[in-house]
Amino acid sequence: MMGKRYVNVVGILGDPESGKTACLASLYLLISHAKLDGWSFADSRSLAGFEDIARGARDWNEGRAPEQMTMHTEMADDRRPGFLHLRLVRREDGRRVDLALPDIPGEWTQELVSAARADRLDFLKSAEVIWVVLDGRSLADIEKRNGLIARVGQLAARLKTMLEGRRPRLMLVVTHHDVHVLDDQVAQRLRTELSRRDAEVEIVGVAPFSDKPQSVPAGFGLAELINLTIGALPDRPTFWRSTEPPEGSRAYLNYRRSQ
Ligand SMILES: Nc1nc2c(ncn2[C@@H]2O[C@H](COP(=O)(O)OP(=O)(O)OP(=O)(O)O)[C@@H](O)[C@H]2O)c(=O)[nH]1
Ligand SMILES: [Mg+2]
Repeated sequence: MMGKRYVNVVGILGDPESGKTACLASLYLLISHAKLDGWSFADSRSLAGFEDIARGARDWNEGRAPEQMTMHTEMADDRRPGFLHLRLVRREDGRRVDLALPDIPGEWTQELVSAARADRLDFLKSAEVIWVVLDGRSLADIEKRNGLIARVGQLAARLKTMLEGRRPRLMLVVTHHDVHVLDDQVAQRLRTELSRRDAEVEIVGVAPFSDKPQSVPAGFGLAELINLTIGALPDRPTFWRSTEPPEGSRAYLNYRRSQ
């Protein structure tokens, strides 16, 4: 498929339980219900894969919310990630984008940071953007915060090495926005830590699922995440700029006179 058309590969990293699979399941549920603002669904070559990860959340529609919406990700193949595919159409300009989204277990990120194990993450070299999914509850917790920020810094350093000096474009995806809104000061610390590592960074607060659906709907922030991942709308040049003559001016006669 990647040989036939341009596919936007997204890297998705983050600790176990940070919310990676939840983001993918929620994205799929939103787009399949035509609720992803600004985007519509065109195709997917991996519907079965999406159904698998979204099943927990679907069951929930029939009764009480389960304790867990998504299950811990385990890989059938410990050396290569599986990718989910989505083709989306941007409503504003009709642009089609093919996204390849890997659902990988958190242990792969941990082993990249702690032991520089990068072989199975080689696909990150062709990723335009890397989502680093962070548990918003850990960032809100004074005892866990410092350790997490330091590890995000180490992760950025590892990525820079992997990308052979190319500046990684990181999107910090902070989950659990339904219970904790990211503090400005913490956001600033994350930015400082990452600019020290020479990474380009954007921060998006999300709530793939929500414990407080009245105030923060499930799927919060995911449309913004996709917008940032794909990039800004191109500036369309004006095809034919119209110059209305100001009232009462005699453009033609003035033109003749000035010849
Ligand atoms: N309320 C709420 N629950 C969330 C949010 N994000 C994730 N969860 C829940 O947190 C749990 C863990 O999320 P997962 O997406 O499975 O975590 P993961 O990063 O894929 O973890 P591994 O596969 O173990 O690496 C699941 O039960 C999710 O439903 C959120 O923003 N709000
Ligand atoms: Mg997972």
